[in-house]
Amino acid sequence: MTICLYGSPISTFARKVAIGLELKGLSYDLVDALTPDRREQLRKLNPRLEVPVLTDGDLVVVNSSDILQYLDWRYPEQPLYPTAIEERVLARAFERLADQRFDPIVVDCSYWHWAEREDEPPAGLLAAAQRDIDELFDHLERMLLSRPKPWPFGEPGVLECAWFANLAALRTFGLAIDLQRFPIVGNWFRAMRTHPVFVADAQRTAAFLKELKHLTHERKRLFWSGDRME
Ligand SMILES: N[C@@H](CCC(=O)N[C@@H](CS)C(=O)NCC(=O)O)C(=O)O
Repeated sequence: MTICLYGSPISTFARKVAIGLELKGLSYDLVDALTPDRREQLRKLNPRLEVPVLTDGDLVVVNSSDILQYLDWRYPEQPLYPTAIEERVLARAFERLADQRFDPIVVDCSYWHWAEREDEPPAGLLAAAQRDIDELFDHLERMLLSRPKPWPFGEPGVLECAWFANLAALRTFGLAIDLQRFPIVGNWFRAMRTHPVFVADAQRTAAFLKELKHLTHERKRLFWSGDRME
């Protein structure tokens, strides 16, 4: 069966799934579904008009967490979620923290870098974002402290899928990991940055962003959907 990921290199949630597929060693076709010409095709697959959507033969799966969970059910080798139930609960909690708290903060700061806008970011946005992110890092640092290094659940999996894209974007948007306060978060991120799957993901997105001005992707109407709304 052919796996197809309807994603986009600009979507953090689609990148989460692409990384998951690659960590599992599954081959897949990648379709950028956020181009205007693919809008109706995407609407049929997901009426919320969001990526990622994964098709596996006739099966359609939407929402990054559900997709990663599906991949582990269907292809149990190289699991992304830990096996022990307590570990799984912990990994999911930190996946959710990335999806529902970290992503919206970083995305709010990102608009003045890739979108077509004439205004300036509101005063204090970056400082407030950094403060909120530091709170999350504090929580993450304390969790990572007692876990195996460099991979808190033994191998890279759902946690890294969920956090990587936004960690990698921080510097571009004027945000940072304070390495004095959060050295374990810093080392964990460094381990991802040297892992071939994460390197390939970062390169795909960098190449895409270089071309974005010449592409047809929507850059005026902002992305309101997904966890940023919920
Ligand atoms: N909860 C969803 C969130 C998906 C989501 O927010 N996707 C955004 C891109 S990162 C999207 O497709 N937005 C399209 C739009 O708003 O037009 C998931 O985890 O997959």
